[in-house]
Amino acid sequence: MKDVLAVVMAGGRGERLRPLTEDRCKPAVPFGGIYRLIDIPLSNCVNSGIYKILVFPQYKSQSLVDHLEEGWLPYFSRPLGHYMKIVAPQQRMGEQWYRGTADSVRQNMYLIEREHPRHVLILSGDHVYKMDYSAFRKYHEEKEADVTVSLLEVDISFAHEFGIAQVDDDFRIIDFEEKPREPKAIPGDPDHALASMGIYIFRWQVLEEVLKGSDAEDFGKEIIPELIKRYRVYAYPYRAMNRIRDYVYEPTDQEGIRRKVLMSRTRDSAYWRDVGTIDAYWNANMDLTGVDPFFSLYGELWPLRTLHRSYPPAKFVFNDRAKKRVGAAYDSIISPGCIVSGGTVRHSVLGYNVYVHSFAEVDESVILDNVEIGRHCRIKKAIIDKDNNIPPGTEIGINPREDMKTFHVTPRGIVVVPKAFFR
Ligand code: ADQ
Repeated sequence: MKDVLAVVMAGGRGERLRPLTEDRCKPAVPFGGIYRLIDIPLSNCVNSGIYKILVFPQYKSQSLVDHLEEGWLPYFSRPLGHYMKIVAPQQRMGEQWYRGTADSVRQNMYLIEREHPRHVLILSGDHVYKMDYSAFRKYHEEKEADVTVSLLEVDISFAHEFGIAQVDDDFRIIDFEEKPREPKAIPGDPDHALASMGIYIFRWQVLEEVLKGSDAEDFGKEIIPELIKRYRVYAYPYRAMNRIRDYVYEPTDQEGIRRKVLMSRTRDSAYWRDVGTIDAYWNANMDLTGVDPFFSLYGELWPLRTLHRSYPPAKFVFNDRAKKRVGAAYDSIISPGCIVSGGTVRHSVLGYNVYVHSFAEVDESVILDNVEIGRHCRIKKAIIDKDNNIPPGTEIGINPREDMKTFHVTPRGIVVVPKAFFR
């Protein structure tokens, strides 16, 4: 994979993730307790053997830059020719900021030119998935494609949110429409459509030609629909082809022995989520919890990497004055520095340094770093951003209609408490 250069686009405003993107960009939004969203494509790159990466942030980028500098730069060895460059927007081609995804690549093309890679892999900084990009590249070469787009089947009712493709028998893309009002279904399967995951691999020569030869701003809206007329554009059937090999634990048998087995294709090989909205973000966090989660953070052969901060281990304190068993977490992800002291946490994801006091109950919630949940609080289906000190007895998410007066409440009833709202 030495001749593949990856570009991670991180320049969107992330409007639909507000208030979580109030002062950080989407790829810097915390995920799964200790991660940031950008850790996912970067881990996929490193696990696929790609060590030449350009990241293009634009808005509110400082928290992303800090995270990448402290957490990721150590993985890239200069003497071995590895690098990850965080490229600040610099208006090299005029007075405009990035006008879209393709424009962000065009404005930084000189950095790719210098490297002269064989292929350029284009990724988004806000997707949750485990993908072996080396298999993607192999397929792209076998098809002798100029561009290959990774696709998966989505329910037709959501298809208007994606780029939708039609393919021929050889999986060549013959039609592509970005976020169509009336999406075309897969022939013979009226309930599903083929959606673009916004992940592309281009022959560098072709990408260069296309970006230099037009002023198109967006890959999905303009470049891909235009290219299918002139170039070999192929579809990569993600769910059928992506194989993440890893160890998994089989459920304990009658003797209570847990068996570790090597699977040639783990369950999360078919998982992919765009976490562009608060509801999708909450859902993807919930997909990590439970006895047999949809997306596992515990891979050994496909590890998810991040900046590891040195907090003490999580601790659980039993409160013997309570009538029921409290001081516990069930089906939850609990990060270092957390103390669950006489409270109860269920189906939730807790970031660094969260304190859950006695008699408090936290259900189906995502709590980011440095949050104190006071005694007798009840928190349900909520996202609590960093640095909040929630006063004893507060109820959030128990009566979403009431919460609406103060907080953002999503269509599916998730209540979002912004950063440092409760001081
Ligand atoms: P969207 O999800 O709408 O569609 P978009 O908002 O364009 O994708 O964002 C893709 C990536 O580009 C993100 O990482 C974002 O940060 C970045 N980006 C967005 N605007 C940018 C700008 N002005 N400058 C620089 N970077 C920017 C895309 C495809 C669809 C596909 C979905 C799958 O267009 O075809 O179905 O992704 O999620």
